[in-house]
Amino acid sequence: MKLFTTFLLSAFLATQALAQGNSEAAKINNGTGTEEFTFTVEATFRGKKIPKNEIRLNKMARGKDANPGKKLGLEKKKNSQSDNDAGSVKRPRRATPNPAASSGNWCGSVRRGMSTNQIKLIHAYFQHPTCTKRAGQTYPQAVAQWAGIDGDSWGGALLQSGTVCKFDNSSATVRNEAWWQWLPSGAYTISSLPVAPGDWFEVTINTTSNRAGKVTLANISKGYAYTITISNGAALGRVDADWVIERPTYGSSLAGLPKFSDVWFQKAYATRVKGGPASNLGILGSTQLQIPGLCASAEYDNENAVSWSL
Ligand SMILES: *C1O[C@H](CO)[C@@H](O)[C@H](O)[C@H]1NC(C)=O
Ligand SMILES: *[C@@H]1O[C@H](CO)[C@@H](O)[C@H](O)[C@H]1NC(C)=O
Ligand SMILES: *[C@@H]1O[C@H](CO)[C@@H](O)[C@H](O)[C@H]1NC(C)=O
Ligand SMILES: *[C@@H]1O[C@H](CO)[C@@H](O)[C@H](O)[C@H]1NC(C)=O
Repeated sequence: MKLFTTFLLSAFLATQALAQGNSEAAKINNGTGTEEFTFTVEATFRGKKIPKNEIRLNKMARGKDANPGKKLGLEKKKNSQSDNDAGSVKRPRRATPNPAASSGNWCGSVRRGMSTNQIKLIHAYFQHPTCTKRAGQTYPQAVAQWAGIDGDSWGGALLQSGTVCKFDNSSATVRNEAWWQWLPSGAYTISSLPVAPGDWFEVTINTTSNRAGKVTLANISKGYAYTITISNGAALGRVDADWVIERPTYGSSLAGLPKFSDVWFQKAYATRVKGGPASNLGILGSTQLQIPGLCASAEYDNENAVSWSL
């Protein structure tokens, strides 16, 4: 795994072509040769196919946009129910609370570190939050909510999709956007998928191997569904199931974290590659991550968890 991680981190996109469109074939260096990272996009609106020329994806500029990333700065903490009970959330007290930990950029639930190639699919519903500027935080400010596979105990790759809200500066109004990413390749904004506060999204990531899969992001509040079919992504471990609120990265700096309305991940589950019981791939037993002073998270039951602004 160590070797794998090393060469995956050296993977790069040799072509930055195709800033717009609905497919891409880009060369990546996988460490032993050059191969194609490819994807195609299909979309529907209320069940009808959206013509290809109306589908818009934009590659996020590194350094100039709110790029999501793998988890940074884990610090183990002992179980602490009082952490989880802070904020606006009321939930039943569980006799055995989930483990808790803090991170510099991830808040939410992560079921991590099982043996490789366990997770086939991850699913969740969530509502895009209402975001407001946070005093005392630098600009740009951004918060991304997403579901994904890996990026925690498996740092070399991460397949993820969700939404983001961002303020470029203190005078800018909020921008709400949808996106997907197969790290270490760059993120893509799905510009033709409208996002508004309160919209319900359904995200399903269905891997067909550790290097291929489909991301489906549906705005069920508006009737849109986007499916991105990807091949030759960097090798996933398929060991971490993530339902996360993230403080993205601009270049080498973390974004400031704006305030956001509570984000509930609902019907949050993962399924196994080999079938069998998936009940232990849900929220219970996941680590509840918090970003100290900014965001906290709590489990509700095996399919529901919540993150909120501190
Ligand atoms: C959005 O979906 C909701 C139900 O989720 C429905 O009530 C509403 O009509 C839809 N809006 C549009 C624009 O399709
Ligand atoms: C890397 O790409 C080469 C093609 O140039 C391929 O033969 C090789 O199997 C790939 N390695 C991995 C680990 O996927
Ligand atoms: C703030 O960002 C907006 C774009 O969202 C831009 O038009 C404006 O010029 C920026 N203002 C400052 C002061 O940087
Ligand atoms: C996931 O992909 C498999 C093929 O690998 C397919 O049989 C299955 O129906 C898909 N599941 C969902 C929920 O899309």
